[in-house]
Amino acid sequence: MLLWLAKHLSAEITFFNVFSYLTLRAILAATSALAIALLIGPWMIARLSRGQIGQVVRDDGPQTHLQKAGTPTMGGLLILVAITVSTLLWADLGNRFIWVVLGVTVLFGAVGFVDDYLKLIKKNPRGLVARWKYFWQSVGGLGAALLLWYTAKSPADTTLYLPFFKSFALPLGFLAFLLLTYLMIVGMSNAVNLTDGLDGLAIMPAVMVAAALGVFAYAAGNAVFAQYLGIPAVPNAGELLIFCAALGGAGLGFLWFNAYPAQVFMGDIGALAIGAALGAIAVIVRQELVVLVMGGIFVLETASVILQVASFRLTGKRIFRMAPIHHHFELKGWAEPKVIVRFWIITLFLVLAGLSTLKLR
Ligand code: 57M
Repeated sequence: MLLWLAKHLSAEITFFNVFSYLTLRAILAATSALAIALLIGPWMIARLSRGQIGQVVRDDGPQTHLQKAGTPTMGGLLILVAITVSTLLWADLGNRFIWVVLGVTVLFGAVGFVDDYLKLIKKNPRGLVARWKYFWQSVGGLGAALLLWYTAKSPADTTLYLPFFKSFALPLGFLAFLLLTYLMIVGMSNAVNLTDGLDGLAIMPAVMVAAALGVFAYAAGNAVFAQYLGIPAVPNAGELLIFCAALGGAGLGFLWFNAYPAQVFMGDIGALAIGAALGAIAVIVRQELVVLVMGGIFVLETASVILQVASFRLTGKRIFRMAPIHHHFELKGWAEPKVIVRFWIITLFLVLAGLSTLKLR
């Protein structure tokens, strides 16, 4: 919105040309998202508390979690407002990728909202019936896949690339592209949701992965950088740097309140939306495999649940004391902040490993 205004004003006052620079707009998007989250955070937390939108904590989990009962949840709304307002302010609204990613974020946020609403306000412990939850997630995942397929401008937009293998490029057919996009968006959404079980455990890795995806988007959107770095060039993908910056700023603003001991949880409204957004961006910048490395913690948490359930069904025995794996470490006696910070440290190095694929090809 402000880019449009700046373009008009720059005809009269050349200073406004500075707003055409992606990097400046990204810094402004991150800063404004952070400011929005910090400013409305206390008000929103007070509203959620007053509305008694407090977490119901299961008593079969780690006992340390019982004292968290009643912590206001649905704080993801704060993240969604900060991301959306900031992106609308600083991004080029003529860019189709911005709308696809914003659309996916809002739709998955809406699915999470209904789930949270039924659980917390309607006091229905099952929340949104799983069938409907997956139906609407599928609508979002497949809708985004179809949009990206039919608006693709070059073969690179729908080709699978592998990190470290410069010459590997597998053009995907319609069904393969649809399936991969669906799995990335819906899978990442659920993976972030499973990870969101300790204070700050999901949001900080999400911020780090978003920051790295912003770098990939910036490079992919610039033909010269893309060629130099050996990554697929995706014209116009650079604008996603603005969304990634807004997610980073909003996420850090939320972490201000979600840091241990948390004053607020994000709820499904935040977790499902953030995961889906990361999956959609990875697909657009053609870095599906790299995002699975950078978001290794989300993958590990999901894998721990799959292995635990499979092992219990097949052998009657558990592999972990409790899945997702963060509960396993808690039950081993690690203090909550130790699990959280160690998972952050692992993510930082995984993100650096992902970024290293930029030139090592
Ligand atoms: C949501 N929700 C948190 C909060 C957050 C299949 C199975 C593995 C599913 C899994 C599950 O239900 N996962 C999805 C996990 C909950 O947090 C809320 O949920 C939102 C995210 N969707 O924003 O609103 C609790 O997590 C804690 N929390 C924090 N800080 C935060 O910043 O401490 C959350 C955010 C909160 C709070 O305690 O109440 C959750 O864990 O419920 N199920 C499980 O995770 C359960 N695992 C399990 O049953 N394992 C089995 C099998 C099925 C694999 C096994 O190992 O044998 C555990 N969850 C809990 N208790 N709470 C089991 C015991």
